[in-house]
Amino acid sequence: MASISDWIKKVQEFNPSNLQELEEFRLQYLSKKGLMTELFAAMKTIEPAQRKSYGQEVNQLKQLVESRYSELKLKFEDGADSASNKVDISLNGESMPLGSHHPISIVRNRIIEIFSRIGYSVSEGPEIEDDWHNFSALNFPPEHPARDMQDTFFVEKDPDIALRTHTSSVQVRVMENSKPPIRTISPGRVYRNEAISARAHCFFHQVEGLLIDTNVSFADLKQTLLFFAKEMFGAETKIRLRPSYFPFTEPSAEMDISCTICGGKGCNVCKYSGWVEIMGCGMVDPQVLENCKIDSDIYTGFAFGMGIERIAMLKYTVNDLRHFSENDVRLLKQYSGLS
Ligand code: 2NM
Repeated sequence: MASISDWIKKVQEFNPSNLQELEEFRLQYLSKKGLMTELFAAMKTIEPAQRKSYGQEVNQLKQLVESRYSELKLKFEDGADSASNKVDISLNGESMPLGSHHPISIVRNRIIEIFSRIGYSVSEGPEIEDDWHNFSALNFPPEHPARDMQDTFFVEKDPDIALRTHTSSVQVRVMENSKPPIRTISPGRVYRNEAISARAHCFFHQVEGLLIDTNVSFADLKQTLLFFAKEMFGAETKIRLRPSYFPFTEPSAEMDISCTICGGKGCNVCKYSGWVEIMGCGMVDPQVLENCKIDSDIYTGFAFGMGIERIAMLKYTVNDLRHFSENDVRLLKQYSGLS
């Protein structure tokens, strides 16, 4: 008869390839007429002096057989015995669908990156604003049409609380809470009570910029915006400024860039003019500085504001700004890999 250490070795090396073989193993070792019964029965034939160590060895074997059996049984129950369930490690892994950044986020991040390189910080503020920060501090006269229910979503009347109509409200907070020099941009969502169309929406995204220091001139504004336009749309981009009006700047201007589609030759994006408008800007009205407790005899500043959707439409040739809030994955997944 084989010694117990031979059996131990045998059990350790047992490696069945299917459940059938495992069942034969169970019958051989663990059934009523199996080896373990036989070895325990043989106890009485062992010399009394060796009985103790024999008993220990048989128990050790029994524990091994039982643990090996339950371990292998688990393995086969997981399905590893059928060929179709074997893992083929040479196959390609299943690819996980990657998400992508929203085009509005991509453009916002790019704008932040460009201005941060010339020393601008990023400021944020509340989307629900009081009348002072959204209108009064910015020189909107009491009867200005923007204050009308038709243009602004009011949350409360008397005192007036509204969804901010621009992120200039954030800049009022910055001017109130810090001392010049100030150099900051405020990206964020804004709300206007407008009929929704291909070019207008009741909510959209803006980046406004503000610089306040001693001796700031319109030439500084122009150079800053030229730098931005070239960084954003390419080194060949030209800019032009046209006089305009905003309550919070004087003088005020609209900035156009040479058409990103036709380069200025004329196409339907620029309506055959060669230019497309991308932002408003101007020198901060001294009264606005005073409203925010900044001494306008010492300091001057410029400000500008642009719609992110408008920039994204030009950059990605999207002709309807509603696409940016519909979240159609067929559109969104085209931006995967971009940031
Ligand atoms: C624009 C156009 C021109 C602007 C003004 C200010 C502030 F707070 F300094 F007065 N922030 N942004 C501004 C100026 C915004 O958007 C079309």
